[in-house]
Amino acid sequence: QRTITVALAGNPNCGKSSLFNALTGSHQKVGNFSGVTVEKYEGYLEYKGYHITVVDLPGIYSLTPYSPEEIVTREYLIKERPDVVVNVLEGSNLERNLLLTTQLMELEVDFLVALNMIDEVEEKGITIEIKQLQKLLGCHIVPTSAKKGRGLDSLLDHIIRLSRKDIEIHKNKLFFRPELEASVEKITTLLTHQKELGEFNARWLAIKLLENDREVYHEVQQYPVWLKVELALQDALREAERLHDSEPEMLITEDRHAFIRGAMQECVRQPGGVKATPT
Ligand code: GDP
Ligand code: K
Repeated sequence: QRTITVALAGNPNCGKSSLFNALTGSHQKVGNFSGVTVEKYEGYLEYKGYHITVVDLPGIYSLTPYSPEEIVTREYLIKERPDVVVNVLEGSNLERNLLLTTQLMELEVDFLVALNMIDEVEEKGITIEIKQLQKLLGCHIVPTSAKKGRGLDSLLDHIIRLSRKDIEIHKNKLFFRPELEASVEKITTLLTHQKELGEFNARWLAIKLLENDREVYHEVQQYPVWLKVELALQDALREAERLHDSEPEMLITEDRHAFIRGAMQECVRQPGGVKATPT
């Protein structure tokens, strides 16, 4: 029998556990992620000849290493490599929810979006141009209402197609401002052929180093190429200071938010025809 493992990732209150319940019903168990007290909800369902295991990851806003929930989530995504990640978004609160999405794009996992609470989106008269948003995020978007049971079969069909790599949407990258992008690419190149890399994605490590991510520092400091990487990081720091009186970490955050604002302006219309305004 064909089996697929699906992980649900999303902000707190996006409707993730409702979706998990709607998909897996009574076939659930709860355990812990190894070594920590964060609960791990796992369930399964049978659909069109597939045995689909669903893991409900903790609700998080970001993939930084600042809370146990964020750490287990990203370790799970990187090390356990679920076949498909479903990023559950609260449809009427897209701008905030998309921060995690940009970080899933960076991780380059196989993901699709469940645009949840679509009933609320419609009720509030918000219009979302899904085709355009799909292009920007580089993933399929399936409108769902976990509460009303809408879109679940379509979501499962997309999960199966993605697990079989039967998809026509190309992954998209979030490019940073040119001088920062140059640093990301330089460090990515340094890391790319390191045999220590293992399951890690070089570009993701590069971005995280520029964000001063402690865990990733510990990881990459063990690579023989570290001294060169460190020099490139120092260059990036000097450039950010010289050009913006800022730090790479801040600029990365700004550029992610700029990408999200752009996506909101292009794709989301509030009731009355007003597009999302820059904040
Ligand atoms: P979680 O924190 O992401 O697990 O969110 P929950 O599943 O607990 O849902 C948060 C709240 O949103 C609950 O009151 C749900 O009943 C409600 N909710 C979840 N999905 C939907 C949906 O698709 N439409 C509507 N209108 N409400 C929903
Ligand atoms: K909940």
